[in-house]
Amino acid sequence: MTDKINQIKQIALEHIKQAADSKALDDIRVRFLGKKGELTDLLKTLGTMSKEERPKFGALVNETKTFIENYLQQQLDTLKQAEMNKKLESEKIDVTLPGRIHRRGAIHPVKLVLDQMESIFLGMGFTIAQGPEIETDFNNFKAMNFQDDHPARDAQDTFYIENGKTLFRTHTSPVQARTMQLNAPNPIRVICPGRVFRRDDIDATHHVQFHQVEGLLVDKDVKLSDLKGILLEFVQKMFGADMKIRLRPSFFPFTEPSAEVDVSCIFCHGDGCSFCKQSGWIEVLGAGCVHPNVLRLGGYDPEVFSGWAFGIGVERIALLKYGINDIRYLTEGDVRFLEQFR
Ligand code: 2NL
Repeated sequence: MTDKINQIKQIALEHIKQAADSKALDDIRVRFLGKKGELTDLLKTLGTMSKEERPKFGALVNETKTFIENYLQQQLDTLKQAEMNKKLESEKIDVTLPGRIHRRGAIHPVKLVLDQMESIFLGMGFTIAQGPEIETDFNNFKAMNFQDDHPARDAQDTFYIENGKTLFRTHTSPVQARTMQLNAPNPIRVICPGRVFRRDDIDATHHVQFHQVEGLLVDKDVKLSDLKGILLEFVQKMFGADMKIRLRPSFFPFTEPSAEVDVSCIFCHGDGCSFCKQSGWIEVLGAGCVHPNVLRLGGYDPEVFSGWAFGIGVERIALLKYGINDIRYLTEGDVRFLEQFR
């Protein structure tokens, strides 16, 4: 009987040695140590033995069971360690690999200037109004006191659609016309930033799409000195505290009187250079007192109300501020240009 035990033990050890995984070890455990296993079966023969033999035999079987059990556990630990090593090896991360580069975008210079302009005027108590880019002839031209035969209304200068019923707005003034129609007879202090469209030949200073910020103030007892103060504040916040402004007489259909507004040359600060053609001044915007016809069409009695307005070309400001010499850089989408504004 002792030989039989040893034989089972040898076979069990051989199988354990060759087991490839924990599943195989489990099968071995069942085969030799399970309820119906080969060693357990041997215990059932105890009844056929003499009183003296029984304890020795029982002890030997249990000893062998423990031995196999320990060896199984040992082998299981070894296999698990090997599996873990394999897993670690296959999931290894090479921390020396270069990272994936995410190219950082930049805010477009026109947007930078628009944001700054909005912030400056918000700081002076203006609110912001927006309107559609496709407008009626009434809001774009008639409400702004353009004569029926004004050259700006020519198909050469304006993108008409729907047989001339509507058009791509040529300025943001129609937003102010809408603001007046909506708010009359309450006072107005608003700026209208947005994209405008003109039929034009494209060159370093002209484009078919650009942006404006127009401002409008309508109230009783409006003063031209307030317009000058507001524009001076804007120019100094945008270009520097040493800037001066100058108003020259001009003409717009929607203002009377009208003025071109110059700022001190941002390059020579007024001394005279080639950029300002030795004048010391650069023209940056237009302004004036709101024409009585414009007030009337907006719903305000020009005998009671008056107002002033201004129009600023955003691209013009951006070109000056960042020293860009060609408006086409702003729309070509060249990354080498755009990434300079990061
Ligand atoms: C320019 C000139 C200007 C206005 C725009 C305006 C709007 C209303 C009434 C009166 Cl609702 N005027 N806008 C006034 C003066 C000049 O723009 O050269 N812009 C670049």
